[in-house]
Amino acid sequence: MLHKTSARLALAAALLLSGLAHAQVGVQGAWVRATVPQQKATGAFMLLTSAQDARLVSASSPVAAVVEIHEMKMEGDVMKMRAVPTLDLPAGKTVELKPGGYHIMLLDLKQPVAAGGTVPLTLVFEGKDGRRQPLELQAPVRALGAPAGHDAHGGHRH
Ligand SMILES: [Cu+2]
Repeated sequence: MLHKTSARLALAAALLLSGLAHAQVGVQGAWVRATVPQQKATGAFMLLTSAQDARLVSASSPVAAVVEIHEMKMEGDVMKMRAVPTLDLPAGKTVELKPGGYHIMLLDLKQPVAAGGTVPLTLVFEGKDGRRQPLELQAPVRALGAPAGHDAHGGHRH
């Protein structure tokens, strides 16, 4: 059994080293907004903190046919939402994805997203060296009383 243990330790060390060479991104407080009947889109929100300069380049989920990175901001008096190709994660800075700001948009939902469940998400980060690394997580689904903002967004397509 001893040789097995040392092999496992060696593997763990190798994984650790390869991890250090990549952008390491921490995810905190991820959640997905529950949908109401007929709703075909929803948002995922979280805090992202990368140890080194990196960016979020794509996301996917088995519950949605299309997943995009979105930005919401005021333009004059109007709250506008648009897809952005990437989201910059400056080293050591926590970037907040939240309602009314950046979010991950789940479009063409294949099934309702019910409160109390979880949604699998795969995020792909790219480090300064151009290397990409996927990160998988399970985001709990939460219902929010007023789905502010995303109501206006329901039918949009790119
Ligand atoms: Cu959106």
